[in-house]
Amino acid sequence: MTITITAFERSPDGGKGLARDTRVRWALEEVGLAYDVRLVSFRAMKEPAHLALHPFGQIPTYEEDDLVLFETGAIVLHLAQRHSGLLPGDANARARAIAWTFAALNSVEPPVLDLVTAKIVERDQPWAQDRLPLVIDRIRQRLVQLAARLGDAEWLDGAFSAGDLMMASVLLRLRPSGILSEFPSLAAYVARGEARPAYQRAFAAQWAINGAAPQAG
Ligand code: GTB
Repeated sequence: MTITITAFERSPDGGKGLARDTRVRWALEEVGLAYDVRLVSFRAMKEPAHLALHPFGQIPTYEEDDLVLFETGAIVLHLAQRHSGLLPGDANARARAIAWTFAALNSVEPPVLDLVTAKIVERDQPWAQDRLPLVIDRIRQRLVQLAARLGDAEWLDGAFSAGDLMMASVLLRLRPSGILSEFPSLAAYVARGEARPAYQRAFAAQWAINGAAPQAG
């Protein structure tokens, strides 16, 4: 089996591991699969060869022999369902781990992305400063709820799962804003994810591309 994923030729985050190829790399490392990476420029992402893999012209994509996937949720669940290490054996626990994967993508990531939109895309709008506190409040509400559910548990539902991988990946995106550190139990949860050897290998692999060399411009 040959696996190839795509990633930014150079991630705008300078190696913080916040681009979405990191979560796919992490999943691949958790299940112990080797993979190749094809780096793509922003321009190449919008060209026909890449659009044939990803209809929205984004990274990451996932190729496994004749299977092509896009969307990190689909890729991580594909890996989790076919290899051991990311989903529990018990059917109900498995269903709950899948629910947490969706929760990360559908209930937590959208407000987190809104912050990026508010801070960068909408920055010059006359109403931008008025909207920002509302966006931040919505994130805080979600994190209050998530922290309440996590309590003092190590992971969201028993053993580490694809749901934790996805949730920690989404929460990591909040770290530069300082909001994550307002929630010590969630910050510790993310740190536990980052401490996993599989995450360390995934981070190092993207760092070798994005962090080690000087940034353009
Ligand atoms: N829902 C899709 C998925 O989960 O796979 C979203 C994919 C996506 O948004 N990909 C982004 C992309 O290709 C890269 S990860 N963007 C280019 C484009 O749309 O033209 C998003 C990202 C980008 C940069 C940083 N950063 O610099 O911190 C973090 C995350």
